[in-house]
Amino acid sequence: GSGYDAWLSYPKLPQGNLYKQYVKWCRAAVSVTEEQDTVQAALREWQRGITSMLDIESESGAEPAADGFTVAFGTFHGGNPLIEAIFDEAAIQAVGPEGFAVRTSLTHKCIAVGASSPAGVLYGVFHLLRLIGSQKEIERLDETVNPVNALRMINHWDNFDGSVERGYSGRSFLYENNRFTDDLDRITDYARLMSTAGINAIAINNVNVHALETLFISTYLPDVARIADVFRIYGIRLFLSVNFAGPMHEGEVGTADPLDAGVREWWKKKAAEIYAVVPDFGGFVVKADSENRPGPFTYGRDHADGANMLAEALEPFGGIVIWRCFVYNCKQDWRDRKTDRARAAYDHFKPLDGKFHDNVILQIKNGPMDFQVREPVSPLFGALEQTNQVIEFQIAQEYTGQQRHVCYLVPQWKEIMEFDTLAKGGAAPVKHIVDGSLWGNRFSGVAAVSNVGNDLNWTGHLLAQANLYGFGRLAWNPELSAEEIAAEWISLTFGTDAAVAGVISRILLDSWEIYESYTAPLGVGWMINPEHHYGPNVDGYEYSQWGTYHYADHQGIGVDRTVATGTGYSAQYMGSNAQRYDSLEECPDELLLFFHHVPYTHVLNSGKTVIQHIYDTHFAGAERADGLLAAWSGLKGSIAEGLYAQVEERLRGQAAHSKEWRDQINTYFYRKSGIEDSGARKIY
Ligand code: BDP
Repeated sequence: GSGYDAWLSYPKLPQGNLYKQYVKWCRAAVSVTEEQDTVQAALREWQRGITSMLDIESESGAEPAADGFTVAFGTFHGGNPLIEAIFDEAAIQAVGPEGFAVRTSLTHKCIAVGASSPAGVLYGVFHLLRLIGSQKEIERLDETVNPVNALRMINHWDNFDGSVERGYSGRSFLYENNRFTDDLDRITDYARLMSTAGINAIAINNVNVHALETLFISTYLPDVARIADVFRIYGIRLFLSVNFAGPMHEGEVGTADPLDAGVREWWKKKAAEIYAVVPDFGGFVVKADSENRPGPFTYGRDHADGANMLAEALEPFGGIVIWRCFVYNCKQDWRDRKTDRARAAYDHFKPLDGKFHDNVILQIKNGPMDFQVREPVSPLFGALEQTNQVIEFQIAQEYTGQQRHVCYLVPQWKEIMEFDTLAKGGAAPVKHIVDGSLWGNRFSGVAAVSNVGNDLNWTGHLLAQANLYGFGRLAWNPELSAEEIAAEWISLTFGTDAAVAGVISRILLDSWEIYESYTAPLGVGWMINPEHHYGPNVDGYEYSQWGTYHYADHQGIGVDRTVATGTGYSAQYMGSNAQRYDSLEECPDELLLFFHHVPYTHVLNSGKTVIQHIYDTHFAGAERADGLLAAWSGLKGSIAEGLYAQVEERLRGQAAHSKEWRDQINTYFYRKSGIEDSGARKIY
């Protein structure tokens, strides 16, 4: 009951017809003929899952059970006669490099999982385990499944000293005291979790690369290689965040100018050294000229110069550069109402479209600001026609309750993926940009900042595991609904009791809306304590250099980003999106204060005034937070006590903390505006 096993808990399944069906097919020896590490890992996962869910042993070998029923898995050309018999050429052709086919063959009395690659076998075997774990029929399977996104990536913000930037689940399980961990068992379990969620790439160190971490590509390469060896078994490629000033840090070259011949040579040499020990190394993640990190601007070069220099070094080995677009002026003067941080990514990168090498991928945060509970979609999506790009989400709940509040983020990510950018004249949702299909990109995909740490349950809040699992699933297939993903996670973690699942599903699906309702209103964002970013502080960032303002005074609130009177940010969108956001009438309520400065008496599309909306949502949100706790309390006795208790404790904290939010926000706006709550409720 610690939560350590997460979605690999394999809860025991109830007796019944389905149980009998599973036992019939699974009790025999499973047919696996390949010794390959990843296939063997799939076999271990299968045996673990079957033993735990069905209470039976399944041995590996080629022999079917006495009654002839069996399960087989392997690569199409791996020499397994059952796989070769069951999948014909057409079936094989339909399976991409990481996909799989799963088929119940009555002729062969065999459920077969076939794939082109060992990683595909692993994904397929877990797919079958998931079907069983969520009580689905397996007698008539005939599916071909391919991941929609090629790159499905996790970014760790772990530091070598063992701290985790924006980590809310204890410390790093990768490093401690400037040493790599010896606990490869935990890393193996982590890789199991990631691969079964569909992840195939992990950057193991913080994008803010400090002095010692610059040595990951030299002194510490052997340690990096040990982790890569574990990841490889699970189909995961390892990436490293690098410091753009690396050549200077190591004291060999006096500059980091990307056009300097010595610098270029230095990176080429590094790349060769890395690939000598990590032959399938993924590449570099780079945060440059952002929040005081070094970058090409120092030398009067642009970001294409910087990224291409690294790309050239990695190209011979098949590596890629993931270059982040989170570039903005973090020393802004708050007195200047025309400078707008929201504009920055577009202003920096749109002019560079088409200038990047084709093994460069731009990594674009989902919104123009920074992972707020509500933001519009970054206008860079749709604007870059000739550039590989991945979207960056934040699984870590930096601004959404820091894993002390429950906030299931899959619905937010879904909304973003579905947003129609109107590029190419329409029907160009973000999901078709990041999967590479709209512009036909060489590389594409989805990345996210990890929410794991060395807490026994990985994510601090047990329910935050749903975000980690959900991110992987959504990256694999953006067509899955938030409900489906929640249901999968719940049955894999807690078992298949329908009443339990109903309660947990409701909690997850309501949680984002609830969190939004008692925090910063109507898309304006921030209003949190500076630095650690937890808890209410309406003016915490109001007079700061970070470009994060709400501009509330006694008459009104909001950021004017219109073309006529504001920063002009709304014009970064295309066609009717630009018009809609720019228009006070048409702008959706939930983003009103992101785009417009309005009086408190402005009437929303909902029919309420802005001030009454603030009061109402904050009262309701805090009350609904109590409701989450009440709902969870109803599960006592129905789920493992250890799991029950840890969530109860967090929900209790959330319920109390939501009152802090409610009262600070309501009081602030009551005092500023002097306008009474129409419900005459208690405001301080
Ligand atoms: C912000 C975080 C900061 C990160 C930065 C980034 O507050 O810790 O370094 O994003 O993404 O959200 O680089």
